[in-house]
Amino acid sequence: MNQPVTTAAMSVRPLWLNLIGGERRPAADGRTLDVLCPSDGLPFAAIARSGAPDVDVAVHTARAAFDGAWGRLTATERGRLLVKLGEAISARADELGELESRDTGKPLSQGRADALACARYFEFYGTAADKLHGETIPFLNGYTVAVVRDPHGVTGHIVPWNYPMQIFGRSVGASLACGNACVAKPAEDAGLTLIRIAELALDVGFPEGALNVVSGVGEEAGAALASHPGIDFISFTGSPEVGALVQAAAGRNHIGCTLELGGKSPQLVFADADLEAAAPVLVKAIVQNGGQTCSAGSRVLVERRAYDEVAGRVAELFAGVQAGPHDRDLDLGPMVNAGQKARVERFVGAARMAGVPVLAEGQVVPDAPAGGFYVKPTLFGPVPRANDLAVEEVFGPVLSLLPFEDEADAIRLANGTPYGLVAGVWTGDARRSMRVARAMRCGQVFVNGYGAGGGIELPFGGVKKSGHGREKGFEALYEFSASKTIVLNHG
Ligand code: TXE
Repeated sequence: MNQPVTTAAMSVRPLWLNLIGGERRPAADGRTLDVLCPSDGLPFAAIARSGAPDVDVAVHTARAAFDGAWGRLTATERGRLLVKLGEAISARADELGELESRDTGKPLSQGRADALACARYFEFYGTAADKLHGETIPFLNGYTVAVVRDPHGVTGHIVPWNYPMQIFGRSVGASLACGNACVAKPAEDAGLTLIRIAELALDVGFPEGALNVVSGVGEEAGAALASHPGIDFISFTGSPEVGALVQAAAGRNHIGCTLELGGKSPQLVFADADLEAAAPVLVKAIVQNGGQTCSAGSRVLVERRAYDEVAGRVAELFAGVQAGPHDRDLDLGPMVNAGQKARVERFVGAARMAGVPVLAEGQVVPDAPAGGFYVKPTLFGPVPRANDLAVEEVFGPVLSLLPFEDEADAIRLANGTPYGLVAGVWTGDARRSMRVARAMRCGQVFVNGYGAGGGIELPFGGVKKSGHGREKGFEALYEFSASKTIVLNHG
Protein backbone atom coordinates (compact mmCIF):
# COMPACT_ATOMS: atom_id res chain seq x y z
CA MET A 1 0.00 0.00 0.00
CA ASN A 2 2.59 2.48 1.08
CA GLN A 3 4.77 3.93 -1.60
CA PRO A 4 7.34 6.54 -0.67
CA VAL A 5 6.63 9.98 -2.04
CA THR A 6 8.78 13.08 -2.06
CA THR A 7 8.06 16.63 -3.02
CA ALA A 8 10.52 19.46 -3.15
CA ALA A 9 9.77 20.69 0.34
CA MET A 10 9.21 17.43 2.20
CA SER A 11 11.08 14.36 3.25
CA VAL A 12 10.02 10.84 2.35
CA ARG A 13 6.61 9.76 3.67
CA PRO A 14 4.14 7.04 2.78
CA LEU A 15 1.66 7.52 -0.03
CA TRP A 16 -1.66 5.83 0.69
CA LEU A 17 -3.16 4.78 -2.60
CA ASN A 18 -6.81 4.32 -3.48
CA LEU A 19 -8.23 0.84 -3.12
CA ILE A 20 -10.37 -0.01 -6.11
CA GLY A 21 -11.39 -3.55 -7.03
CA GLY A 22 -8.79 -5.01 -4.73
CA GLU A 23 -6.00 -3.00 -6.38
CA ARG A 24 -3.98 -0.16 -4.93
CA ARG A 25 -4.15 2.61 -7.47
CA PRO A 26 -2.74 6.11 -7.67
CA ALA A 27 -4.87 8.92 -9.11
CA ALA A 28 -5.04 8.61 -12.90
CA ASP A 29 -3.10 11.85 -13.29
CA GLY A 30 -0.67 10.95 -10.50
CA ARG A 31 -1.57 13.88 -8.26
CA THR A 32 -1.16 13.54 -4.49
CA LEU A 33 -2.16 15.49 -1.40
CA ASP A 34 -0.21 15.89 1.81
CA VAL A 35 -1.84 14.68 5.02
CA LEU A 36 -0.95 16.79 8.05
CA CYS A 37 -0.89 15.73 11.66
CA PRO A 38 -2.96 18.40 13.47
CA SER A 39 -0.83 18.06 16.60
CA ASP A 40 2.19 19.68 14.92
CA GLY A 41 0.85 20.78 11.53
CA LEU A 42 3.46 18.68 9.70
CA PRO A 43 2.82 16.22 6.85
CA PHE A 44 3.27 12.57 7.76
CA ALA A 45 1.60 10.87 4.81
CA ALA A 46 0.13 11.57 1.40
CA ILE A 47 -3.00 10.37 -0.38
CA ALA A 48 -4.05 10.16 -3.99
CA ARG A 49 -5.76 13.35 -5.16
CA SER A 50 -8.36 11.55 -7.23
CA GLY A 51 -10.54 13.11 -9.87
CA ALA A 52 -13.61 12.17 -11.88
CA PRO A 53 -11.82 9.45 -13.90
CA ASP A 54 -10.79 7.64 -10.72
CA VAL A 55 -14.28 7.85 -9.29
CA ASP A 56 -15.64 6.55 -12.57
CA VAL A 57 -13.41 3.47 -12.40
CA ALA A 58 -14.43 2.86 -8.78
CA VAL A 59 -18.15 3.10 -9.55
CA HIS A 60 -17.86 0.71 -12.50
CA THR A 61 -15.79 -1.68 -10.42
CA ALA A 62 -18.40 -1.63 -7.67
CA ARG A 63 -21.11 -2.30 -10.24
CA ALA A 64 -19.20 -5.31 -11.54
CA ALA A 65 -18.93 -6.67 -7.98
CA PHE A 66 -22.63 -6.09 -7.40
CA ASP A 67 -23.48 -7.90 -10.62
CA GLY A 68 -20.89 -10.59 -9.88
CA ALA A 69 -19.27 -12.31 -6.91
CA TRP A 70 -20.53 -9.94 -4.22
CA GLY A 71 -24.08 -9.89 -5.51
CA ARG A 72 -24.23 -13.69 -5.60
CA LEU A 73 -23.53 -14.14 -1.88
CA THR A 74 -26.40 -15.01 0.42
CA ALA A 75 -27.29 -12.59 3.19
CA THR A 76 -25.75 -14.99 5.71
CA GLU A 77 -22.49 -15.18 3.76
CA ARG A 78 -22.35 -11.39 3.52
CA GLY A 79 -23.05 -11.12 7.22
CA ARG A 80 -20.23 -13.51 8.09
CA LEU A 81 -17.78 -11.41 6.11
CA LEU A 82 -18.91 -8.27 7.90
CA VAL A 83 -18.49 -9.94 11.29
CA LYS A 84 -15.01 -11.13 10.28
CA LEU A 85 -14.14 -7.59 9.26
CA GLY A 86 -15.36 -6.34 12.63
CA GLU A 87 -13.10 -8.88 14.33
CA ALA A 88 -10.13 -7.84 12.20
CA ILE A 89 -10.69 -4.19 13.09
CA SER A 90 -11.08 -5.02 16.74
CA ALA A 91 -7.86 -7.03 16.74
CA ARG A 92 -6.07 -3.98 15.31
CA ALA A 93 -7.77 -1.38 17.49
CA ASP A 94 -4.42 -0.07 18.76
CA GLU A 95 -2.92 0.34 15.29
CA LEU A 96 -6.07 1.84 13.78
CA GLY A 97 -6.70 4.01 16.82
CA GLU A 98 -3.17 5.41 16.68
CA LEU A 99 -3.51 6.13 12.96
CA GLU A 100 -6.90 7.83 13.42
CA SER A 101 -5.49 9.82 16.29
CA ARG A 102 -2.48 11.02 14.30
CA ASP A 103 -4.67 11.83 11.32
CA THR A 104 -7.39 13.75 13.19
CA GLY A 105 -5.51 14.99 16.27
CA LYS A 106 -7.95 13.32 18.65
CA PRO A 107 -6.54 11.81 21.87
CA LEU A 108 -5.23 8.26 21.55
CA SER A 109 -7.89 6.72 23.77
CA GLN A 110 -10.62 8.32 21.62
CA GLY A 111 -8.96 6.96 18.47
CA ARG A 112 -8.96 3.49 19.94
CA ALA A 113 -12.57 3.84 21.10
CA ASP A 114 -13.49 4.87 17.55
CA ALA A 115 -11.80 1.75 16.14
CA LEU A 116 -13.78 -0.43 18.53
CA ALA A 117 -17.00 1.39 17.66
CA CYS A 118 -16.26 0.84 13.97
CA ALA A 119 -15.71 -2.86 14.67
CA ARG A 120 -18.99 -2.96 16.53
CA TYR A 121 -20.83 -1.44 13.53
CA PHE A 122 -19.56 -4.25 11.31
CA GLU A 123 -20.52 -6.79 13.94
CA PHE A 124 -23.98 -5.27 14.40
CA TYR A 125 -24.70 -5.06 10.68
CA GLY A 126 -23.06 -8.42 9.99
CA THR A 127 -25.36 -10.17 12.43
CA ALA A 128 -28.34 -8.19 11.08
CA ALA A 129 -27.71 -8.99 7.40
CA ASP A 130 -29.91 -12.08 7.35
CA LYS A 131 -32.59 -10.59 9.59
CA LEU A 132 -33.81 -7.91 7.20
CA HIS A 133 -37.12 -9.67 6.77
CA GLY A 134 -39.82 -8.54 4.42
CA GLU A 135 -43.51 -9.08 5.09
CA THR A 136 -46.69 -10.43 3.54
CA ILE A 137 -49.80 -8.32 3.16
CA PRO A 138 -53.38 -9.63 3.29
CA PHE A 139 -54.91 -8.74 -0.09
CA LEU A 140 -57.60 -9.99 -2.47
CA ASN A 141 -58.71 -13.59 -2.26
CA GLY A 142 -56.50 -15.75 -4.47
CA TYR A 143 -53.49 -13.50 -4.09
CA THR A 144 -50.37 -13.61 -1.99
CA VAL A 145 -48.41 -10.42 -1.61
CA ALA A 146 -44.80 -10.47 -0.49
CA VAL A 147 -42.79 -7.35 0.26
CA VAL A 148 -39.10 -8.08 -0.07
CA ARG A 149 -36.12 -5.78 0.42
CA ASP A 150 -33.67 -5.22 -2.40
CA PRO A 151 -30.29 -3.51 -2.21
CA HIS A 152 -30.03 -0.27 -4.20
CA GLY A 153 -26.97 -1.44 -6.14
CA VAL A 154 -23.93 0.84 -5.84
CA THR A 155 -23.90 3.27 -2.93
CA GLY A 156 -21.64 6.32 -2.49
CA HIS A 157 -20.40 7.36 0.95
CA ILE A 158 -18.90 10.79 1.54
CA VAL A 159 -17.25 10.70 4.95
CA PRO A 160 -16.09 13.68 7.05
CA TRP A 161 -12.92 13.98 9.09
CA ASN A 162 -14.29 14.17 12.63
CA TYR A 163 -15.03 10.46 13.18
CA PRO A 164 -13.81 8.78 9.98
CA MET A 165 -13.93 5.20 11.23
CA GLN A 166 -17.22 5.52 13.06
CA ILE A 167 -19.04 7.23 10.21
CA PHE A 168 -17.57 4.83 7.67
CA GLY A 169 -18.62 1.87 9.83
CA ARG A 170 -22.15 3.07 10.31
CA SER A 171 -22.91 3.81 6.68
CA VAL A 172 -20.75 1.33 4.76
CA GLY A 173 -21.53 -1.43 7.29
CA ALA A 174 -25.27 -1.00 6.86
CA SER A 175 -25.02 -0.69 3.10
CA LEU A 176 -22.86 -3.81 2.65
CA ALA A 177 -25.19 -5.77 4.93
CA CYS A 178 -28.05 -4.96 2.54
CA GLY A 179 -25.99 -6.29 -0.37
CA ASN A 180 -24.87 -3.03 -1.99
CA ALA A 181 -21.36 -2.50 -3.32
CA CYS A 182 -19.79 0.68 -1.93
CA VAL A 183 -17.56 3.53 -3.05
CA ALA A 184 -16.34 5.65 -0.15
CA LYS A 185 -14.68 9.06 -0.40
CA PRO A 186 -12.88 9.94 2.85
CA ALA A 187 -12.31 13.55 3.84
CA GLU A 188 -9.06 15.02 2.54
CA ASP A 189 -8.09 15.97 6.09
CA ALA A 190 -8.38 12.52 7.64
CA GLY A 191 -9.24 9.20 6.08
CA LEU A 192 -6.21 6.90 6.16
CA THR A 193 -7.95 4.40 8.42
CA LEU A 194 -10.63 3.85 5.79
CA ILE A 195 -8.03 2.69 3.29
CA ARG A 196 -6.59 0.36 5.92
CA ILE A 197 -10.04 -1.06 6.72
CA ALA A 198 -10.76 -1.64 3.02
CA GLU A 199 -7.51 -3.64 2.91
CA LEU A 200 -8.65 -5.65 5.91
CA ALA A 201 -11.92 -6.36 4.09
CA LEU A 202 -9.93 -7.99 1.29
CA ASP A 203 -7.86 -9.93 3.81
CA VAL A 204 -10.95 -11.45 5.44
CA GLY A 205 -12.36 -12.50 2.08
CA PHE A 206 -14.58 -9.76 0.67
CA PRO A 207 -14.82 -10.11 -3.10
CA GLU A 208 -12.82 -7.47 -4.94
CA GLY A 209 -14.82 -4.38 -5.76
CA ALA A 210 -17.41 -4.78 -2.98
CA LEU A 211 -15.76 -1.98 -1.01
CA ASN A 212 -13.74 0.72 -2.77
CA VAL A 213 -12.06 3.79 -1.30
CA VAL A 214 -11.17 6.81 -3.43
CA SER A 215 -9.37 9.70 -1.73
CA GLY A 216 -9.38 13.31 -2.81
CA VAL A 217 -10.76 16.76 -2.17
CA GLY A 218 -14.46 17.41 -1.89
CA GLU A 219 -14.95 19.61 -4.94
CA GLU A 220 -13.19 17.05 -7.12
CA ALA A 221 -13.58 13.42 -6.01
CA GLY A 222 -16.54 14.16 -3.71
CA ALA A 223 -18.51 16.09 -6.32
CA ALA A 224 -17.69 13.46 -8.95
CA LEU A 225 -19.03 10.70 -6.70
CA ALA A 226 -22.18 12.61 -5.70
CA SER A 227 -23.07 13.34 -9.32
CA HIS A 228 -22.00 10.04 -10.89
CA PRO A 229 -24.91 8.55 -12.85
CA GLY A 230 -23.75 5.04 -11.90
CA ILE A 231 -24.53 5.32 -8.19
CA ASP A 232 -27.94 4.36 -6.84
CA PHE A 233 -27.88 6.03 -3.42
CA ILE A 234 -25.59 8.39 -1.56
CA SER A 235 -24.86 8.82 2.13
CA PHE A 236 -23.34 12.15 3.14
CA THR A 237 -22.14 13.45 6.50
CA GLY A 238 -20.69 16.95 6.57
CA SER A 239 -21.68 20.60 6.35
CA PRO A 240 -25.18 21.83 5.46
CA GLU A 241 -23.77 23.74 2.49
CA VAL A 242 -22.20 20.69 0.88
CA GLY A 243 -25.19 18.58 1.92
CA ALA A 244 -27.38 20.80 -0.24
CA LEU A 245 -25.03 20.25 -3.20
CA VAL A 246 -25.08 16.49 -2.67
CA GLN A 247 -28.86 16.45 -2.46
CA ALA A 248 -29.14 18.51 -5.65
CA ALA A 249 -26.79 16.09 -7.43
CA ALA A 250 -28.83 13.13 -6.14
CA GLY A 251 -31.96 14.86 -7.38
CA ARG A 252 -30.51 15.24 -10.87
CA ASN A 253 -29.88 11.48 -10.91
CA HIS A 254 -33.23 10.73 -9.23
CA ILE A 255 -31.64 8.75 -6.43
CA GLY A 256 -32.12 8.86 -2.68
CA CYS A 257 -29.71 10.14 -0.08
CA THR A 258 -29.17 10.41 3.65
CA LEU A 259 -27.74 13.70 4.89
CA GLU A 260 -26.32 14.18 8.37
CA LEU A 261 -25.35 17.82 8.66
CA GLY A 262 -24.46 18.59 12.25
CA GLY A 263 -26.37 20.46 14.90
CA LYS A 264 -26.62 22.94 17.73
CA SER A 265 -27.81 20.42 20.24
CA PRO A 266 -29.34 21.71 23.49
CA GLN A 267 -29.13 20.16 26.92
CA LEU A 268 -32.07 21.34 29.04
CA VAL A 269 -31.29 21.37 32.75
CA PHE A 270 -34.24 21.78 35.10
CA ALA A 271 -33.73 22.81 38.71
CA ASP A 272 -35.05 19.46 39.95
CA ALA A 273 -32.28 17.53 38.15
CA ASP A 274 -29.32 15.83 39.79
CA LEU A 275 -26.96 18.71 39.05
CA GLU A 276 -23.93 16.98 40.44
CA ALA A 277 -24.41 14.07 38.04
CA ALA A 278 -25.19 16.40 35.14
CA ALA A 279 -22.19 18.73 35.34
CA PRO A 280 -19.42 16.37 34.14
CA VAL A 281 -21.63 15.06 31.34
CA LEU A 282 -22.40 18.62 30.20
CA VAL A 283 -18.68 19.34 29.98
CA LYS A 284 -17.78 16.07 28.26
CA ALA A 285 -20.49 16.58 25.66
CA ILE A 286 -18.63 19.60 24.28
CA VAL A 287 -15.03 18.67 25.05
CA GLN A 288 -15.09 15.23 23.44
CA ASN A 289 -13.29 15.30 20.09
CA GLY A 290 -12.66 19.01 20.65
CA GLY A 291 -16.34 19.75 20.09
CA GLN A 292 -15.95 18.57 16.50
CA THR A 293 -18.91 16.26 16.94
CA CYS A 294 -22.19 16.59 15.07
CA SER A 295 -24.09 15.76 18.25
CA ALA A 296 -21.95 17.93 20.57
CA GLY A 297 -24.08 19.35 23.38
CA SER A 298 -23.08 22.89 22.53
CA ARG A 299 -25.92 24.74 24.30
CA VAL A 300 -26.73 24.22 27.96
CA LEU A 301 -30.14 25.71 28.76
CA VAL A 302 -30.66 26.08 32.50
CA GLU A 303 -33.75 26.88 34.54
CA ARG A 304 -33.05 30.33 35.94
CA ARG A 305 -33.26 29.39 39.62
CA ALA A 306 -30.55 26.75 39.10
CA TYR A 307 -28.45 28.86 36.73
CA ASP A 308 -25.84 30.04 39.24
CA GLU A 309 -25.31 26.59 40.65
CA VAL A 310 -25.01 24.95 37.22
CA ALA A 311 -22.74 27.73 35.93
CA GLY A 312 -20.52 27.32 38.99
CA ARG A 313 -20.25 23.55 38.71
CA VAL A 314 -19.64 23.57 34.96
CA ALA A 315 -17.11 26.43 35.18
CA GLU A 316 -15.11 24.61 37.83
CA LEU A 317 -14.85 21.46 35.72
CA PHE A 318 -14.27 23.42 32.52
CA ALA A 319 -11.30 25.26 34.00
CA GLY A 320 -9.58 21.89 34.44
CA VAL A 321 -9.93 20.87 30.79
CA GLN A 322 -6.63 20.34 29.01
CA ALA A 323 -5.87 20.35 25.30
CA GLY A 324 -2.65 18.97 23.87
CA PRO A 325 -1.07 16.68 21.28
CA HIS A 326 -2.96 13.50 20.43
CA ASP A 327 -0.32 11.24 21.95
CA ARG A 328 -0.58 12.95 25.34
CA ASP A 329 -4.13 11.62 25.56
CA LEU A 330 -5.58 14.64 27.35
CA ASP A 331 -9.22 15.80 27.35
CA LEU A 332 -8.97 17.01 23.79
CA GLY A 333 -6.48 17.42 20.98
CA PRO A 334 -6.05 20.18 18.42
CA MET A 335 -8.65 21.13 15.82
CA VAL A 336 -8.39 19.08 12.65
CA ASN A 337 -6.90 21.81 10.45
CA ALA A 338 -6.00 25.49 10.28
CA GLY A 339 -9.40 26.40 8.81
CA GLN A 340 -11.28 24.76 11.66
CA LYS A 341 -9.03 26.50 14.21
CA ALA A 342 -9.68 29.84 12.52
CA ARG A 343 -13.43 29.14 12.49
CA VAL A 344 -13.49 28.49 16.25
CA GLU A 345 -11.36 31.54 16.98
CA ARG A 346 -13.68 33.68 14.86
CA PHE A 347 -16.70 32.64 16.93
CA VAL A 348 -14.86 33.14 20.22
CA GLY A 349 -13.46 36.51 19.13
CA ALA A 350 -16.83 37.79 17.95
CA ALA A 351 -18.55 36.73 21.18
CA ARG A 352 -15.88 38.43 23.27
CA MET A 353 -16.18 41.58 21.17
CA ALA A 354 -19.94 41.51 21.72
CA GLY A 355 -19.31 41.42 25.47
CA VAL A 356 -20.58 37.90 26.12
CA PRO A 357 -19.14 36.94 29.54
CA VAL A 358 -16.46 34.23 29.64
CA LEU A 359 -17.16 31.96 32.61
CA ALA A 360 -14.11 29.74 32.31
CA GLU A 361 -11.32 28.69 29.97
CA GLY A 362 -9.50 25.41 29.68
CA GLN A 363 -5.79 25.25 28.94
CA VAL A 364 -3.58 24.30 26.04
CA VAL A 365 -0.52 22.56 27.50
CA PRO A 366 2.43 24.97 27.29
CA ASP A 367 4.69 22.55 25.41
CA ALA A 368 2.17 21.85 22.62
CA PRO A 369 3.98 22.18 19.25
CA ALA A 370 3.68 25.71 17.86
CA GLY A 371 2.49 24.51 14.45
CA GLY A 372 -0.44 22.51 15.91
CA PHE A 373 -4.03 23.69 15.51
CA TYR A 374 -4.86 24.24 19.17
CA VAL A 375 -7.65 26.40 20.54
CA LYS A 376 -8.49 27.27 24.11
CA PRO A 377 -11.72 25.60 25.30
CA THR A 378 -14.07 28.44 26.32
CA LEU A 379 -17.25 28.55 28.39
CA PHE A 380 -19.57 31.52 27.79
CA GLY A 381 -22.61 32.53 29.82
CA PRO A 382 -25.15 33.90 29.99
CA VAL A 383 -25.19 34.00 26.18
CA PRO A 384 -27.82 36.34 24.68
CA ARG A 385 -30.36 34.38 22.68
CA ALA A 386 -29.65 36.26 19.46
CA ASN A 387 -25.87 35.84 19.66
CA ASP A 388 -24.30 33.54 17.04
CA LEU A 389 -23.03 31.29 19.83
CA ALA A 390 -26.64 30.50 20.72
CA VAL A 391 -27.69 29.41 17.23
CA GLU A 392 -24.71 28.62 14.97
CA GLU A 393 -22.68 25.42 14.97
CA VAL A 394 -19.14 26.30 16.08
CA PHE A 395 -17.72 22.78 15.85
CA GLY A 396 -15.17 23.43 18.54
CA PRO A 397 -14.76 23.31 22.34
CA VAL A 398 -17.01 26.30 22.98
CA LEU A 399 -19.93 25.88 25.35
CA SER A 400 -22.79 28.35 25.77
CA LEU A 401 -24.97 28.61 28.87
CA LEU A 402 -28.40 30.23 28.54
CA PRO A 403 -31.02 30.64 31.28
CA PHE A 404 -34.70 29.84 30.70
CA GLU A 405 -37.81 30.76 32.70
CA ASP A 406 -40.09 27.72 32.58
CA GLU A 407 -40.78 24.54 30.63
CA ALA A 408 -42.54 26.27 27.74
CA ASP A 409 -39.69 28.77 27.42
CA ALA A 410 -37.13 25.93 27.53
CA ILE A 411 -38.86 24.07 24.71
CA ARG A 412 -39.11 27.22 22.58
CA LEU A 413 -35.46 28.00 23.13
CA ALA A 414 -34.32 24.43 22.50
CA ASN A 415 -36.22 24.25 19.20
CA GLY A 416 -35.29 27.79 18.21
CA THR A 417 -32.34 27.08 15.93
CA PRO A 418 -32.29 25.91 12.31
CA TYR A 419 -30.83 22.57 13.48
CA GLY A 420 -32.47 19.49 15.02
CA LEU A 421 -30.11 16.60 15.71
CA VAL A 422 -29.94 15.65 19.39
CA ALA A 423 -31.21 17.02 22.72
CA GLY A 424 -30.60 16.21 26.37
CA VAL A 425 -33.15 16.64 29.15
CA TRP A 426 -32.08 16.69 32.80
CA THR A 427 -34.91 16.48 35.33
CA GLY A 428 -36.07 14.48 38.33
CA ASP A 429 -39.68 14.61 37.10
CA ALA A 430 -40.55 11.53 35.01
CA ARG A 431 -43.65 13.08 33.43
CA ARG A 432 -41.79 16.19 32.45
CA SER A 433 -38.92 14.17 30.96
CA MET A 434 -41.28 12.50 28.49
CA ARG A 435 -43.27 15.70 27.82
CA VAL A 436 -40.13 17.62 26.95
CA ALA A 437 -38.53 14.74 25.02
CA ARG A 438 -41.65 14.50 22.86
CA ALA A 439 -41.61 18.25 22.25
CA MET A 440 -38.03 18.31 20.94
CA ARG A 441 -37.77 18.78 17.18
CA CYS A 442 -34.78 16.52 16.59
CA GLY A 443 -33.83 12.92 15.88
CA GLN A 444 -32.61 11.71 19.26
CA VAL A 445 -33.21 12.72 22.89
CA PHE A 446 -31.28 11.60 25.95
CA VAL A 447 -32.88 11.90 29.39
CA ASN A 448 -30.57 12.26 32.39
CA GLY A 449 -27.51 11.35 30.33
CA TYR A 450 -26.01 12.26 26.98
CA GLY A 451 -24.44 10.29 24.14
CA ALA A 452 -24.46 7.04 26.10
CA GLY A 453 -22.55 4.04 24.82
CA GLY A 454 -21.75 5.13 21.28
CA GLY A 455 -25.30 4.48 20.13
CA ILE A 456 -24.44 1.95 17.45
CA GLU A 457 -27.84 0.26 17.94
CA LEU A 458 -29.85 3.50 18.04
CA PRO A 459 -31.32 5.18 14.95
CA PHE A 460 -29.61 8.52 14.44
CA GLY A 461 -30.19 11.49 12.17
CA GLY A 462 -31.71 14.91 12.06
CA VAL A 463 -34.58 17.11 11.07
CA LYS A 464 -34.46 20.63 9.58
CA LYS A 465 -30.94 21.81 8.74
CA SER A 466 -29.44 18.75 10.47
CA GLY A 467 -30.50 16.69 7.46
CA HIS A 468 -32.72 13.71 6.88
CA GLY A 469 -32.60 9.94 6.82
CA ARG A 470 -31.43 7.68 9.61
CA GLU A 471 -28.16 5.85 10.04
CA LYS A 472 -27.10 3.58 12.92
CA GLY A 473 -29.33 0.88 14.36
CA PHE A 474 -31.56 -1.40 12.35
CA GLU A 475 -33.31 1.56 10.75
CA ALA A 476 -30.28 2.22 8.54
CA LEU A 477 -31.02 -1.05 6.76
CA TYR A 478 -34.25 0.49 5.46
CA GLU A 479 -32.29 3.44 4.05
CA PHE A 480 -29.81 1.25 2.22
CA SER A 481 -32.46 -1.04 0.75
CA ALA A 482 -35.76 -0.56 -1.06
CA SER A 483 -38.97 -2.53 -0.68
CA LYS A 484 -40.34 -4.43 -3.63
CA THR A 485 -43.94 -5.64 -3.58
CA ILE A 486 -44.57 -8.92 -5.38
CA VAL A 487 -48.21 -9.69 -6.08
CA LEU A 488 -48.89 -13.34 -6.94
CA ASN A 489 -52.25 -14.30 -8.39
CA HIS A 490 -52.82 -17.98 -7.66
CA GLY A 491 -56.61 -17.90 -7.67
O1 TXE B 1 -17.17 20.08 5.75
P1 TXE B 1 -17.47 19.57 4.26
P2 TXE B 1 -15.84 20.83 6.27
C1 TXE B 1 -19.62 21.00 9.67
C2 TXE B 1 -18.91 21.71 10.81
C3 TXE B 1 -17.65 22.19 10.15
C4 TXE B 1 -18.15 22.56 8.78
C5 TXE B 1 -17.11 22.60 7.70
O2 TXE B 1 -19.69 22.79 11.22
O3 TXE B 1 -17.08 23.28 10.82
O4 TXE B 1 -19.11 21.55 8.47
O5 TXE B 1 -16.36 21.38 7.66
C6 TXE B 1 -16.68 16.42 1.16
N1 TXE B 1 -19.18 17.59 -3.17
N2 TXE B 1 -19.35 19.57 9.67
O6 TXE B 1 -15.50 21.97 5.40
O7 TXE B 1 -16.78 20.44 3.29
C7 TXE B 1 -15.36 16.59 1.89
O8 TXE B 1 -14.29 16.18 1.07
C8 TXE B 1 -19.08 16.43 -2.54
C9 TXE B 1 -20.30 18.75 10.39
O9 TXE B 1 -14.80 19.82 6.47
O10 TXE B 1 -18.94 19.43 4.18
C10 TXE B 1 -15.59 15.69 3.10
O11 TXE B 1 -15.36 14.33 2.70
N3 TXE B 1 -18.38 16.27 -1.39
C11 TXE B 1 -20.09 17.33 10.15
C12 TXE B 1 -17.08 15.90 3.42
O12 TXE B 1 -17.65 16.39 2.21
C13 TXE B 1 -17.75 17.35 -0.87
C14 TXE B 1 -18.76 16.81 9.91
C15 TXE B 1 -17.35 16.92 4.53
O13 TXE B 1 -16.74 18.14 4.20
C16 TXE B 1 -17.83 18.61 -1.51
C17 TXE B 1 -17.90 17.73 9.17
C18 TXE B 1 -18.58 18.72 -2.72
N4 TXE B 1 -18.70 19.87 -3.37
C19 TXE B 1 -18.21 19.06 9.13
N5 TXE B 1 -17.14 19.49 -0.76
C20 TXE B 1 -21.00 16.42 10.86
N6 TXE B 1 -22.26 16.37 10.43
O14 TXE B 1 -20.61 15.71 11.77
C21 TXE B 1 -16.65 18.82 0.30
N7 TXE B 1 -17.01 17.52 0.23
